[in-house]
Amino acid sequence: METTLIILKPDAVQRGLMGRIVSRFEDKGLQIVGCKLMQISQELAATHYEAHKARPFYPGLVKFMTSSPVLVMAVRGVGTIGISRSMMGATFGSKADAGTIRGDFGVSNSFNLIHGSDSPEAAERELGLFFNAGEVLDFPRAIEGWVYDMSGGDPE
Ligand code: 3AN
Repeated sequence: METTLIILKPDAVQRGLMGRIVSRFEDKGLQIVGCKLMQISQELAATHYEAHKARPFYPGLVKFMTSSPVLVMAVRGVGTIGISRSMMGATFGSKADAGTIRGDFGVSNSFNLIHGSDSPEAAERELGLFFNAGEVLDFPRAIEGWVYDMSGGDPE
C-alpha cells in the first residue's frame, strides 16, 4: 500500500470543485486517510516547491498557492501515486486529456487545480510537510474486500 499527498489548489476550492474531485478518488476505490482545509504559508510553499525555485513560474506559483485555502488529502491504495497522477492528467489544463481531472475541469496552465506527489520519496516528504503526527489515520474499510481481490492474502 502506498500513501500519496494530494492538494486541491486554491482554484479548485474557490470554484466549488472539491466535492467532485474528492469523489473521483473515492469512486476509483482509493482510501482517503487524511483530509484538511488549510492556508499554505509562504514558508511551507517555499519548502514544498524548493525544486522549482529557479524556474520563471516560481514566484507566481507561490503567490497562487498561498492566495486562498487548499484542501490537502492523504490518499492510500496499491500504486496510488501512479494512479493519482494519471487521474490528474498532464500539468497544463489546456493539454490534459479529457477524462482526467485537469482535462475535465480546467483550461489554465497556471491554475491547474491539483497537486499529487510524483514518487514514493516525494510522497513521504510531502506528507510530512502537510500533515502532523496523528492526522493520517490507519483504519479498515468495510468495502476493502470488494475494492481488492484479497483471496491471495494481499490486495490484488
Ligand atoms: P505536476 O504538478 O504536473 O507534477 P510539475 O511538478 O512539473 O507539475 O510542476 C509543479 C507545479 O508548477 C505545477 N503543478 C504547476 O502548477 C506549476 N508549473 C509547472 N510548469 C509551469 C509553467 N510552465 N507555468 C506555470 N506553472 C507551472
